[in-house]
Amino acid sequence: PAPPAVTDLYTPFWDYAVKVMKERLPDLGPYPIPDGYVHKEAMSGKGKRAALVTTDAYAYQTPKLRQIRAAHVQGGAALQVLNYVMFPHMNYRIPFFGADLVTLPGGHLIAIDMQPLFHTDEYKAEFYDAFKAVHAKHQAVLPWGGDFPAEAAKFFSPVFLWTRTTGDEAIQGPVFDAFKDYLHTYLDFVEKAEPVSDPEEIAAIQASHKAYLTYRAEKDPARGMFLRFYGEEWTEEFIHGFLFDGLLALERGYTPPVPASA
Ligand code: DBV
Repeated sequence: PAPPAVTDLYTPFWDYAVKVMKERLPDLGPYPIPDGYVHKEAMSGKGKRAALVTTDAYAYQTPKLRQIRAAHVQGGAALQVLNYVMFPHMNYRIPFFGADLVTLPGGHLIAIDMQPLFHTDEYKAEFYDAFKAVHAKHQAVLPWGGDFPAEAAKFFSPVFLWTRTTGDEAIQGPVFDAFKDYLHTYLDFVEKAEPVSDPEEIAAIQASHKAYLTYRAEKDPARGMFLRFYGEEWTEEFIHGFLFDGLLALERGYTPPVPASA
């Protein structure tokens, strides 16, 4: 199995995502990124191993999607990450889109999912049953990723695509194919989504977002890496003020926008 060699494995993923979002989300607009967090660089390692590590942030929004954001970390063939999440406004029942595409010296770790707000049979039938065969087709050609933190399990769906693999071809072939299917299916959900108006249901959706955001901000597996490269102040602001900023939004009195058609 070949170690990672390509240094911009995930650029085509993000370029593709932006192209498709521009085609399929007619109201796509920019989403603010805090000052000083759009691009960051630092040298890591010493002597011959010294390498530049850059992190670029991208963000969009639509009337249905509160925040669409990505962080792209590039530090050579053996350090690449594209973390891409779409957070709906909290008056829609649709899942989160979540992709964590990670390449480290030992190989690739890939998590792609449409992460559930609820675990009821009704929710599963609404969002996952029709996609199960597609998930199975992609997972069948990728080795199962093995253990992940038990407390994370409740945030994944029945169609969680999870692999640890080596060789850049796996990323450029089967993983990219899967990514496209997940993205298009998610954008189908967004297109069809109707706003919820029942206050009790909105409260339940909001509580589910809060639990997800809290978990991800507290347990961000990239925290250690970011701390090493960029220090504590930058890291905590990037995580809380950008990557998982929904918690701050809630603290500041976020309420879902009133749908234009209402
Ligand atoms: N993960 C993030 C963000 C990253 C990021 C914002 C910008 O959420 C990168 C960067 N993920 C990242 C890195 C690693 C992982 C691992 C660098 C490797 C950490 C290491 O080995 O040092 C899915 N990502 C992981 C793991 C999982 C995920 C399960 C393995 C963690 C472990 O074994 O401890 N995606 C991740 C996750 C959720 C998700 C936990 C939870 C809902 O959606």
